[in-house]
Amino acid sequence: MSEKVPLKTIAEKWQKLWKEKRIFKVEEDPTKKKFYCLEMYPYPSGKLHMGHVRNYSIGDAYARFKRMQGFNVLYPMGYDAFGLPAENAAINHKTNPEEWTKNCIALMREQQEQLGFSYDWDRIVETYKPEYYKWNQWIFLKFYEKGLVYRKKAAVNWCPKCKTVLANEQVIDGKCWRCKTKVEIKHIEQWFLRITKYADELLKDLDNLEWPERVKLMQKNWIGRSEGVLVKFPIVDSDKHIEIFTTRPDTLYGVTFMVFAPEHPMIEELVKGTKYEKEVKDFIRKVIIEEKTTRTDEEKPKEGVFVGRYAINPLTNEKIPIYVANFVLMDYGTGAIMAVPTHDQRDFEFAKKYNIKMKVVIQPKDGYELNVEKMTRAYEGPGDLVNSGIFNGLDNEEAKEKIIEYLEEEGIGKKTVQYKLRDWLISRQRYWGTPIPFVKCPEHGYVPVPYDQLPVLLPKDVEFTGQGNPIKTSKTFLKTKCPICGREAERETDTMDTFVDSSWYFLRNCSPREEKLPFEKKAVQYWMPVDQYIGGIEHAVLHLLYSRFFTKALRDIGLLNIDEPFKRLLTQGMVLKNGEAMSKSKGNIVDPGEIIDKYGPDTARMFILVTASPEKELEWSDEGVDKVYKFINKYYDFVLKNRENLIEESIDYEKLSNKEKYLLSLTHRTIREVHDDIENFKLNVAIQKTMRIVNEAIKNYSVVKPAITTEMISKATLLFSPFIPHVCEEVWNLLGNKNFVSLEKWPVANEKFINDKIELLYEVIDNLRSDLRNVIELARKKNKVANKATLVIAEPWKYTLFNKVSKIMEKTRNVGEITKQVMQEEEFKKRSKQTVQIIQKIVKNPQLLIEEEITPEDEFSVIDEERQELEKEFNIEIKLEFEKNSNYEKAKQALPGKPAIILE
Ligand code: ANZ
Repeated sequence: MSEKVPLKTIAEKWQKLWKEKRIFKVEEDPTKKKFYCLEMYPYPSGKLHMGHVRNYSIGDAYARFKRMQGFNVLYPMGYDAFGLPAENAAINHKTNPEEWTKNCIALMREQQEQLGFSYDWDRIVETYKPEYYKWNQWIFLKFYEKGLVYRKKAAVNWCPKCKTVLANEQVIDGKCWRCKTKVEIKHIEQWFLRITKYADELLKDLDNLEWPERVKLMQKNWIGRSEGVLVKFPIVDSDKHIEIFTTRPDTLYGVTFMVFAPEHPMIEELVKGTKYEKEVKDFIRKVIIEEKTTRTDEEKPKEGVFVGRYAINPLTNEKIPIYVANFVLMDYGTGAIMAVPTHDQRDFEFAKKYNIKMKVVIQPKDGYELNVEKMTRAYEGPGDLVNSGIFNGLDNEEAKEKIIEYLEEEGIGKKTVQYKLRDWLISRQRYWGTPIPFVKCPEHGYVPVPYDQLPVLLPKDVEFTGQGNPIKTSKTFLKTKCPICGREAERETDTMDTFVDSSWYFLRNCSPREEKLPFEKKAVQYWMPVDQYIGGIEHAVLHLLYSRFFTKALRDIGLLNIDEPFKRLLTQGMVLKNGEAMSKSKGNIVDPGEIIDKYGPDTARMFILVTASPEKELEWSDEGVDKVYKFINKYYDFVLKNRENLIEESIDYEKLSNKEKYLLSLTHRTIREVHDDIENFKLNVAIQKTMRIVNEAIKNYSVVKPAITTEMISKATLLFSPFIPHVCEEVWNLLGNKNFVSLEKWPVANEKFINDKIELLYEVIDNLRSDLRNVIELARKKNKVANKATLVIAEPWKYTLFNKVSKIMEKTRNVGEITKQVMQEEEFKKRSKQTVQIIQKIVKNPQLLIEEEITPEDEFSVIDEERQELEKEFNIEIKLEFEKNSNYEKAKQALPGKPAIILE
């Protein structure tokens, strides 16, 4: 191909070749170091959006980088294909969820291929396929054997009209998404996974992960470990008691009421047949459908009702009223609390609102005294106990210990650790998921399906009416035999939460076609853990926590020998347009398909990677895309036009001009830096630095030897290839290479070419250029036309002075002190006036200092070499002289690295 072709065509050409030669296929190879790079699987809901493109562009760049570094890179893709949208589509449009899903996968995959991601497509995993979900069932049964599976009643959203359980996202403003009927809460038996068994380990092992601190903190808070005590409060006129969890036993004497969560099972019994029954039940109905996560928010108004009953404070024997309120949750502690309004803000607000009495039991140590009448908010700080019987006077931390001891002795309390983490409710009363492999026998109850009968296939003869669970409409699914007694039994119709699918797919990827086990032990031993995982922050808690749990549980079953699945995690930022996240509802979506068609995939990838660092938000910009497009074209055009001259030759360093040495140094410094930039995910910086090499190569093409340009372009192509692989393949080929650039070795900087001094001298040129521009501009403003510029290079003693001051300034910036030290030398003493002036200048503007030791001759020779170019650029004659030979008065102003400029 020698005619210019559109970037998109170039991309297609190379994609085809990659595919034909299967260059991204991997196998375990014990002789090579492995690297496992993984992006969170997409949910196949249709076409790709920019968030996907960003996710995969980051991952692909990294995978390609590691591959070029010689790692054996596992970089797989797959689809997290079960879930609600397919089922909703089935209900709404009478489609088949499987067809719908297959369609979506095909669309996505096509676009992923168009973007040129270097996945090993032979390893594709699609979670809706029986050969995958069979292993969900297998693992579920193993977990069951290990005691990690159990059934328990739990609240679900229930639509009475559709007679169906609704997911939270199907409840909109408390109503059913389909029929708008008010949603009710129903308690039904559900399947749970005992993730809480691993709470401590899940918390502790966070320390070993190279994850963003923010994500670790979110997991920590989600697990929410609290040390406290369970205390029993007897109920008046009853033989029952309320058990509460508190972290503040030191406030026990200040308890003035108790509060139940609305879901608490004991309330019904307490109010039954009393005049409070109706009000309490109405209140509960109202609160129960509120979003749980916001119920305990500080801003949320505290609301509740008295249930008509009292409890006894076991330490004071006082009678205290019992309430039910919105700010207490059923799924933490025991679902009931002792309220201490003086020392807990939520309790305080509640007590104020409902006029409940208060009692101070902790006084701050620093003088001021709390007074119940005057308090405007709770005092939650430390202090000494008051009104607390035998514990009065104790520091409250000390009192906690003593009171717990006392409670335990008396048998009314027990020290405990509570977690916010709940067991994982995994059953769903819907179709498009993995059937839970159990049967219900009238005689034996729930019986696991024998392993050799897996998979329990999803039935196909189902109807999607929107009513109930579609599986129940199957004529073939329900009836079966009990594996124990062989008598008629019914299959479980619940399916698994789709988070189960994504909790171990990264293991399946290691041996995706394994038939005897969910994954081959040997393969997993080689590939796991995932070295780099990349995905959205929205998965910071659940998906990552569940995957960690699965890994630990599978380890304990003996299938794995690692503790954690994802060593390093990158959470990518959002893609915005006009400052807002791209979304259908905002109408600010940019379709990746259109961008690929118009500009080619490399443009899309590079724009996304160069515009922001991966973790940061990325603002879409059409001009930005255009700029990137122009740049890639410029790079490609240049090589296309000049390829006959771009021939690799050995470089005789001694024969190079300063400019050539400079360009070589810049190139190899960039090679050195880009390596670390990519390693640290500063992909935008890596790309910018490489762009500079290309720009300099093109700009200086006519003034340097072709071998230098070739070296620059060829190294830049290697550095660029993780980001814009297609055009790089093309360029690599135009440069006469036979191999795929994707499989080339990552370049290593030739340290001999890195020349700090030369680069510094070219900084001097850059500064000189802008100084020249300024003075010429100034002259023009005064209506003077300059024909000649004389540049005066400073005298040698000034260079010595600069070095000296530079050293002193590492310790002090005091002009007096610097001067004193400098003046010890005769050389400066005899020029004391000028010396002091220079020192003052430097202290005011330390950037003047030069990091390298250069001589006036160095400076002269570089400027001299650039003279012609500068003359052309400014259309002015340029003369160069040394200060000691100069007749100009202004020559005195010359400083090292900053020649004096005299215009005539
Ligand atoms: C009395 C008390 C007095 C409390 C005081 C706090 C301050 P963490 O640290 O998050 O574990 N609590 C217990 N169960 C609850 C539930 N199901 N819903 C809402 N709140 C609940 O918090 C533990 C504290 O949260 C417990 O200690 C309890 O209030 C409350 F000055 O008991 B405390």
